[in-house]
Amino acid sequence: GRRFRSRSFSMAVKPRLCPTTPKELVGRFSPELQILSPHEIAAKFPMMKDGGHYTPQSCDPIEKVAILIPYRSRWNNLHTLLPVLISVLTRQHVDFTIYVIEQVSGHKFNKGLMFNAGFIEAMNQRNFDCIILHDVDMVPVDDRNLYRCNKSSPLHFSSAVDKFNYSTLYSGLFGGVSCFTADHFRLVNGFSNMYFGWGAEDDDLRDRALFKNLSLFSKPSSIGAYNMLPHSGSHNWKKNSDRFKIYHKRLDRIEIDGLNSAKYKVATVAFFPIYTWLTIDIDENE
Ligand code: NGS
Repeated sequence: GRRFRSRSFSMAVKPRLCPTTPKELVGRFSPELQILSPHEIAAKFPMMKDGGHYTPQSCDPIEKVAILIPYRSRWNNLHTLLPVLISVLTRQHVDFTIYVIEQVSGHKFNKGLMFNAGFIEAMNQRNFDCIILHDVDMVPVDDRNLYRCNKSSPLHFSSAVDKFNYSTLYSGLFGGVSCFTADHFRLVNGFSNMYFGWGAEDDDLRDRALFKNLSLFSKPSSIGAYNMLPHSGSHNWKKNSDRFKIYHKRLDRIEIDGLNSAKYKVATVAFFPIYTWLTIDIDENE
């Protein structure tokens, strides 16, 4: 009798939805900025599996979140960010998968194209609801900054960066860390693929959203707090001197330059415990 009762009970009760303000949150914290190996990170978070996927066990997640991190020769930044980011995400009860999107060819880094490639490949694997666009050097330092989407508009997460005295560099800045619902990212046709080198691809994305009548919100600077990691080693991340010229014509290209015209080849896909690692080939002639 007892056995039957407990069984039917557990089948009847659905776990409740994950809380919007989990009690595990600590608020502002000082992260340990240390470089761990992928193996050490995996050992720290044994509940992660299958290409950097985690789902909360104690509650029903509200949405499926893909964290997209474009990458090129920033090993130390990535492996300093991830232990902190994964702790935050698990405390927040987020259902997430981490994608590292590495550009392995081409002279200059094209972050917009890497985000587009990451989005397309991630959506081929799972029907994500929410996409976080995450720079590799941005370490969150306040876990009240929830890694969740707002159905009505894209959000800028990194409104208070230590490098800029925990303020926003300029009003309208949308780079660093931000999120879009998958639907909104498709609506704006993703990023422009035309920015090779540093700068302006994020300003272009913001203007696509405004052009499509999306309102944009920024996290309050009291919680949108990040530490920007120093760049180490060589990086092919030179300022793009053509960026203002390309930016000038940004609104003419929304429908023809973006997700629907992204040219790349997935060279390899590797499923590690802490991330899905994509290597991406693009045309060399830029
Ligand atoms: C602006 C760039 C943005 C960039 C922002 C912050 O000037 O792409 O600085 O950069 N816009 C143009 O170049 C038109 S940061 O200092 O955080 O690396 O995101």
